[in-house]
Amino acid sequence: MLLRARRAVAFSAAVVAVTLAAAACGGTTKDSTDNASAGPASSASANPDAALKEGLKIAFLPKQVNNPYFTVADKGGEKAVTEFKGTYKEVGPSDASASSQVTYINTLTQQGQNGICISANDANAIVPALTQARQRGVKVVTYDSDAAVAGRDAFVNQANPEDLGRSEVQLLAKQIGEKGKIAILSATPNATNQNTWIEFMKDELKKYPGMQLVKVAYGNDDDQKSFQETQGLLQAYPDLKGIISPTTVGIAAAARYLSSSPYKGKVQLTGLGTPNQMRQYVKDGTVKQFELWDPAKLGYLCAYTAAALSSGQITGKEGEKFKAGELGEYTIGKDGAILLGPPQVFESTNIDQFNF
Ligand code: RAM
Repeated sequence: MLLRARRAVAFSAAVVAVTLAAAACGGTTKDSTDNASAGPASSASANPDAALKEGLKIAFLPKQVNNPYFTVADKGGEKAVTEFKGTYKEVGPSDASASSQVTYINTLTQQGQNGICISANDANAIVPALTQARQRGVKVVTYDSDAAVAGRDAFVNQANPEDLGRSEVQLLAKQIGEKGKIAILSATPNATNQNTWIEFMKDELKKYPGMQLVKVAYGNDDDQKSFQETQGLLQAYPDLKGIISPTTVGIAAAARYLSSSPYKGKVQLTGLGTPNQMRQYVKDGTVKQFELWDPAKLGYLCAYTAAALSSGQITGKEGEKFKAGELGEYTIGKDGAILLGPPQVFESTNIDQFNF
């Protein structure tokens, strides 16, 4: 398992998806086009023997700050930064919007941060600001949700996106006997990570002719909106059999709605959630199984990636290796992607073993 987790990603569909998206836009601005050559294929050479620098300033910029998932992820980042004697900070919007992220990127650049770990709210909208940051020497690593390849030095990918998308459909298929109407409750419409997973879900659904995807709804990673969207789905489709919510905010809100509704136990819910947010809904029978990776490890790996870039150990090219503290050695895969590892499935028999 661990070996698999540490193997280079031969192919990152998430990265390909955003590259295609960026290409389709034809370059949103002059900056983003100019920077195409400054992506992972940069000509600088890596020195794997370089010491990890002390005193590095590493900032975390999540999709949003009031989301327990990112609190855990960024705490993992803080732990890593403390280990290599750097300075950690976390800033970010309370809504999951790209425009507010741009303002934070510009401020972090002016402050002379050495590295930024960012979960992108939009693959392209933040690229001009990231380009400016990189032109001033800031190393940019995306984690959780990628930006266009030209906008960052590396991407720390939480799990193989194809496995993740397909496995969520498989979990639900098992729970509803492969029959009936289903819906997806996603995050924001522009979320790179969710959109990539949803594409694989749609492809996996082709194997289940008895299951019909009736709607992809967007709760915008806002608890209230996600709750209302769930209510709306059940009003529009009272015979709905299942919901997949590939967002920790969405699945928790949907579970809360279902648990106190007549649909409890009749409509199955799965997706990606944190064990702490989902525990009560597993115990009260609303949810049977869901999955996630360890967000703390994701943040931890991102911080070490930014530090390895800032120290010259790696440049973001495929095949380069570096050591990420207690997680051990990682190898950079295609398009500057680094894979954390396979996710964990949670259910009533194991959920109490996890505390995040
Ligand atoms: C939410 C965010 C995040 C995603 C998780 C699963 O917290 O949308 O980007 O990775 O869910």
